[in-house]
Amino acid sequence: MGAGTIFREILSRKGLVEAMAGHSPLSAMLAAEAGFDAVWASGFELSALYGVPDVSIVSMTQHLDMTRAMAERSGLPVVADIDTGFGNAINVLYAVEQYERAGAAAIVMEDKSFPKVTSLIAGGRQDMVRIEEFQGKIEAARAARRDKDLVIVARTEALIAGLGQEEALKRARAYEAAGADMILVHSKQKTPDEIEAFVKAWDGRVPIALVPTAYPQMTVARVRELKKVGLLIWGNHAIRAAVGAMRRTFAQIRRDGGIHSVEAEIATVEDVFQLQGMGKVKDDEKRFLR
Ligand code: SPV
Ligand code: MG
Repeated sequence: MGAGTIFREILSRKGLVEAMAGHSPLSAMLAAEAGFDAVWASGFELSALYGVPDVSIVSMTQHLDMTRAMAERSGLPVVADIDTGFGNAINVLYAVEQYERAGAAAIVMEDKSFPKVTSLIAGGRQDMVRIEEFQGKIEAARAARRDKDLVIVARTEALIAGLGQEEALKRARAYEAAGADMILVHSKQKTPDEIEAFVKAWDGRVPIALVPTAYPQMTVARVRELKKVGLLIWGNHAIRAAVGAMRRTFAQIRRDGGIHSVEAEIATVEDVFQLQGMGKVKDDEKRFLR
């Protein structure tokens, strides 16, 4: 079964796919271990991993390689954040072909112009492409997929750009008409009100995807009450957790002048061996090494 088919099966069985952000195969494996349905191959997380801003600096091939590795190692459906599609509709044709081959279950493409600027930054430059241009990009994504189950998610940044609900609805309707399987609507309001108003006003047939980072009051239960949401993405919690944990550990070692007191706080070497599959290596050594 293809990754997109698995994603669609989870959606129809559970009514909501819950995706955790990832930036590496290890973070994707930990998302699987925690019981999430899918991994969000976040552009923000990968940019942060490389120590660069999320402004189209990380290349398509860097993100694609990580998407492939995350899909392979976690076994979860991967929802690939392809930003603007790395250019115009011609670039989208190539990108979608590559992401499908890399094992992505879904691609999320946003209606900002290339190069994009990260959405949650205060006062960010949020330039959008014309509706018709983005419809062409959605149609290109549809034309490029071999597996009709690869999920094409059209993301509108109308609320992020401060254009209001009517523009967001207009764009979402136009993107559904162009063949999007799902509409992601993003908001940087500090409460869920703007997003809840959008979801209540949504009159399309395709499900909505949400990334409730700026408005953390949004819970799974609250999303389920909205009925129309099919994909919930915890957008950047893997890299933020990693930053917090590394900072705490490094500071403690500096303070203590040694590693003695952090031992109890961090994962054991055996734990990491287990994640790496060293048990199987031992078994395979017995079986195959002569
Ligand atoms: C990402 O995680 O890369 C996203 C979500 O696109 S956000 O950073 O909030 O725009
Ligand atoms: Mg992104």
